Amino acid sequence: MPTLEAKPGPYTFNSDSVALLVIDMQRDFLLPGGFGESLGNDVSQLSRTIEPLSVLLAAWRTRGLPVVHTREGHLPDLSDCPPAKLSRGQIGQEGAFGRILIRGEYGHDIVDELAPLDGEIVVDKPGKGAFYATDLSEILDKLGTRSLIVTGVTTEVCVHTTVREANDRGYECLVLADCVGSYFPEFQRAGLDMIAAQGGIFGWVAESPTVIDALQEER
Ligand code: C5J
Repeated sequence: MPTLEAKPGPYTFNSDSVALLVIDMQRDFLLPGGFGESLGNDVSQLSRTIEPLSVLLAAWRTRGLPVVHTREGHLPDLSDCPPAKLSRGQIGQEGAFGRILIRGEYGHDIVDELAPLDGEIVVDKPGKGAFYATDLSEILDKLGTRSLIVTGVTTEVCVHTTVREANDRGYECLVLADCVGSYFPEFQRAGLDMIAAQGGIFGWVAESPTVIDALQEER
């Protein structure tokens, strides 16, 4: 069982019961000229995660371990978008990459560098948390997952909500600091600190090379 250095202490996982969760690495959030940038955000704070995440994904795939990608978005008729969310954003409006956060649009899909391979699981979620109104619990049960290596964007929104949901469901979550991103550096710092605070109240935090090393040492 690989063990790696993490905050607040060592993190151990079993290769038979671990999955990599890649949250919302979508063009609408990450690409220059897209929805995220149109809100005045600095998308480079998110795109810096693409490179380390690609390296991790390659190592993960080599081992044949399960990957679950998520995408935040809504049905074209917006029937799954609560009025409170609709009224405070641009969801469904025409953006640079199609209708914003609408399933099937170019901007809703995952960036090319991290495109899911055939057979990898993609969970479409209408909320911030990946467990809300999805079959993620059933998917993870079927895989026998107990430990989640968590990556993606944004740290303080969909990553945090998902980690909190997962922690409440008994999953042991390791969040990779270099593979999660926030538009706001102060939220990135605070978001990661919150996860590992109080003895790991929601989980553990480490950097992706520690996971890659742990996978290699196990071979
Ligand atoms: C946001 C997300 N930030 N994936 N979505 O609206 O974190």
